Amino acid sequence: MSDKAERLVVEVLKGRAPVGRIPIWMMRQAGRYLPEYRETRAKAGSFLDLCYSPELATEVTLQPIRRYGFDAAILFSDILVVPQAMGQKLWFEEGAGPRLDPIEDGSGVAKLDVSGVCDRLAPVLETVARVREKLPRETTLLGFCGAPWTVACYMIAGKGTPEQVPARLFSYQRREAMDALIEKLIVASVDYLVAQLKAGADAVQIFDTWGGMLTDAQFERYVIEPTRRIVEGVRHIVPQALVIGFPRGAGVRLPDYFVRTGVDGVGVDWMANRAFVRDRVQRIGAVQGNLDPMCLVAGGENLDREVDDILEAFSDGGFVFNLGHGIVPETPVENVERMIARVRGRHVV
Ligand code: 1CP
Repeated sequence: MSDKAERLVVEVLKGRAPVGRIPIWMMRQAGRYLPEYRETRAKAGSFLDLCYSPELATEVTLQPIRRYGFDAAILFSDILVVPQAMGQKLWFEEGAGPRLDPIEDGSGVAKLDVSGVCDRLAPVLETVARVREKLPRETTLLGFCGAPWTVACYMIAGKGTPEQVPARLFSYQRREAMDALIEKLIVASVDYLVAQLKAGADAVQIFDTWGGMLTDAQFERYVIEPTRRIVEGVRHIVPQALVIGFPRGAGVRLPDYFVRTGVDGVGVDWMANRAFVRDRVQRIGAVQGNLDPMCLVAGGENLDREVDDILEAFSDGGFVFNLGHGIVPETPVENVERMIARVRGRHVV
């Protein structure tokens, strides 16, 4: 048996399904819903101090694995460390979220430096290596980055916004500057993902949380093409690299995204039509998702029913159980236990 033969998430991404049982992990699985996370976070001081401390970031990455035995660990960091490594000012306001010094025009883009990204992110890469060393042999380790469009949304607005109005406006008013920004993010993302894979990640996930905000033509230009180029660039250096794409809100664009970007699996949000995903998406490759994080907050029989429906829809093909987006801090830990028990109780032949 090869070293990675029993890592179930890897097997599913390689198209070897069914693999005995449905693997499971959760987006944002290390986070404020866990008391042990809140404790380590308090010790670290700020959120960014936690991201840049290999010792503490390793600890919080491993916490959900120890507690629940998830099939995958995801590196503890944030998508916004990349713009910071390119020279943009970043800070987190307690209770409010990320803040950046907004990019206003082409001169703001021109100042960004992609050449030293991996040097500046050395502590995060050190975390990847340390986690791999401490992780059970059968647990998949996932690295990640934000997709260019989603990272650009925060770089332009300087904060989270519900409909990405600043970035959408920028894309029309300053098309060349937008293209230049996306280009820089492609280059930085390839370097960063390659470095994570070399440090010990089994696969990487590209988070495109705001991809669903775009017109068809923009989805093509800012989501599909940049993601395709990242996948191609990473595989040029690491030919067997496994990649999961998560274009949240892609809806009917998912098959096109899947085929044309060349990713091995796609994350599916909770809004997706299950029959469509099963018939049109899962035949292309692995699917991951799609439990509504609010259903996990509510728990009870609704949760059981949703878990069953999701397994019913997807367990005949390549599938990784997950949420349709990140777990929220209000989620009771008992509900997470209930969900895992229900998924694990289901065996696949
Ligand atoms: O106080 C805290 O502890 C900060 C909360 C927090 C956490 C736990 C933030 C701030 N980021 C993270 C970790 C994180 N972020 C991970 C770690 C691995 C995991 O457990 O999944 C990952 C993969 C991310 C990715 C991320 N950050 C995304 C893409 C995925 C998604 O959730 O949509 C985005 C959009 C961000 C930006 C960000 N960072 C943090 C917040 C609160 C936000 C969203 C801001 C907003 O849009 O308002």
